[in-house]
Amino acid sequence: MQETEKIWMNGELVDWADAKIHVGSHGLHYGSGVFEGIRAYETDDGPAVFRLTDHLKRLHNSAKLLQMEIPYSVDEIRAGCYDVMAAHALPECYLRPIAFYGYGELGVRPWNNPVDLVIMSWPWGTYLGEGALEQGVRAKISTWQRIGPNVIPHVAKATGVYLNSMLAVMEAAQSGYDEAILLTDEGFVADGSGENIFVVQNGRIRTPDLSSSILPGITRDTVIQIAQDLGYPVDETNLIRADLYLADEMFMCGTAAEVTPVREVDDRMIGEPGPITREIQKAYMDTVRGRREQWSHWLERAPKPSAVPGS
Ligand code: PPE
Repeated sequence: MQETEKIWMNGELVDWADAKIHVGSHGLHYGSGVFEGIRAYETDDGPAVFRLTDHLKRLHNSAKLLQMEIPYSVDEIRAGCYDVMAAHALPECYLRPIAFYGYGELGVRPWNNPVDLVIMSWPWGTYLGEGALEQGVRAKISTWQRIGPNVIPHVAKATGVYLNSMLAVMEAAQSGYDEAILLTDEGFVADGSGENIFVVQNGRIRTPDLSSSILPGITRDTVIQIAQDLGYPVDETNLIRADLYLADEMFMCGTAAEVTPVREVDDRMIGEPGPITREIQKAYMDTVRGRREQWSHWLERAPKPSAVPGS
């Protein structure tokens, strides 16, 4: 990982090397944390963070699902994100706010621990490897099922949940694939290890709905709105693996993965990235870099420092 200068920790900017927690922290032992992944992009008007407030609202919702109280409001965390960005002045970066039960008392009951909040930012390139955005990736359906709604709330972006993704992505990588696709216990298509999934069949776009144990992705929501505005109907519905094998086009999307075409699933060819995938990918990349007026309301920028009187 490319280190940067500063990390925002409980309200203060500390040096990267000093951003440490105690080994007895609850979150380390039990995965009791919630987090976000957000991207800031370079635009003609300076850096813009894509849907920052929506991400931070999801962070608060994730915490609510775990009955964890984050001691900072959305406004305070937003200001923290801007502070850490200002400390680095990177043209583009990934932002990672994480809230977790810290050091106090071990034992599964979390309440006697403080909730710590940290915000990191660093440059993060293409998530699924070089060429993924242009050529598409090869995916494999995992033997690991996606966590079910009565196991851990899948709507929460919770740290512990990512053991599920880690097992799936290791299995896929060890078998020579770029990414894993997880199914629900009923066999419906859920998510990639870090992405939501879309297929195109006969000009219609389809994506698993919330009842299929998906993370309600902000990129997914963005893609749905962009696709509809471009005139493509989008069905949020149950998908089975046959829908992937019979897809005319397929792609995955997420903050880190952006819009990544899928060219193969389980060694069955879907094909080169198709025209609808390309169109949506381009619209998305143009939007995040401030080149589409139509969707510019999703870009958020640090407030300009107020003019100093007399300067
Ligand atoms: N499903 C899963 C399981 C998931 O982890 C992500 C994001 C998504 C869907 C898409 O959500 P959104 O980013 O709101 O569009 N995965 C994040 C973490 C990646 C990581 O490896 O860490 C991300 O894309 O930032």
